[in-house]
Amino acid sequence: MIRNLDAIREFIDVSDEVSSALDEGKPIVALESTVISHGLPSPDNLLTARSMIEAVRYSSAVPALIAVFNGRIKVGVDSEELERLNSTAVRKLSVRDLPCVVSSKLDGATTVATTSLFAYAAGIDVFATGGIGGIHKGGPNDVSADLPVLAETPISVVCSGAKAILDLPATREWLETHGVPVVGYGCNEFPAFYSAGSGLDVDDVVSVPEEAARIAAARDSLGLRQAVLFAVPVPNAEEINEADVSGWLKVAHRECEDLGITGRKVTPFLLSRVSELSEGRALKANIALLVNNARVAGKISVALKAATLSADSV
Ligand code: PSU
Ligand code: MN
Repeated sequence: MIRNLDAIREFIDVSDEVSSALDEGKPIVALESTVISHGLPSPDNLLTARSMIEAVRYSSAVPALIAVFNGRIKVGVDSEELERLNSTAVRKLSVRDLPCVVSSKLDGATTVATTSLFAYAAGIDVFATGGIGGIHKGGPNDVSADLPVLAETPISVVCSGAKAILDLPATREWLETHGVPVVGYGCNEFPAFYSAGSGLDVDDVVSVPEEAARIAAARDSLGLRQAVLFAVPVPNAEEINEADVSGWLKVAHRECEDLGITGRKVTPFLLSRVSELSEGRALKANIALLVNNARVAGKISVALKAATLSADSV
């Protein structure tokens, strides 16, 4: 992927709060907007976004929600702009959509791929989300652009693994092949989004933010280009067992195929069907893990800034 960060920066507007935080070297956590426009139903989407913003602040970091308005990238979406994201008419914006959305001056909700790219270009090194995109089930032809971007963007992504709708073993293998470390944060298995465990391994286990920060800092010292994934399991009280999830997923996948749904519509369709079939349990788990991940990301970003400061002073 050929990329000129200076060129992308020309299209970024940073809010006053995030801009001062960058100047002052404060910890900042990027948040994505696709989960708001396409991943959660209204009004839970806006409530969750606000809870994630609060959770980042509670961890003493500055939140930087990212989205695109009128073809301009906004880092640090304010509360009025947030309301604008409360619509599935806002285009889901992955890397391939960027030239179209910018040239037509459209609004766009950023995925893990575009949020990571814009956060990194803006100088933010930690990003919290629910689950990354990956390789879809039923063959290798639907692979999220999240994966190649993570392989080339040196930030820390806090997530609950990849979404359960995906082929988790294939996604896990892809990350390994492309050199993306997967670190369990308080767990020794790659989480399966709604469930804490998937039976798949992680590359290392950490239990406190300082250990996580050391790994991210070592990646930077080594000059490696890959993201580090910090995998945090869904909070205990909201966890759903794998058998339940796989039953709902079978139904959702069959419907997706029968209805001929393809491309960027696949992920939102599967997520919303699983939510309906679970009678709200999946939605509750999704919200709980998003807010928890925002909180953990805040703590990691604080530890990362402290580590950088002490390294500078040596
Ligand atoms: N995880 C969620 N809800 C979501 C997504 C992830 O809990 O809505 C979004 C993320 O923005 C992710 C995107 O980057 O789905 C992946 O979509 P695709 O498979 O089309 O690349
Ligand atoms: Mn896809």
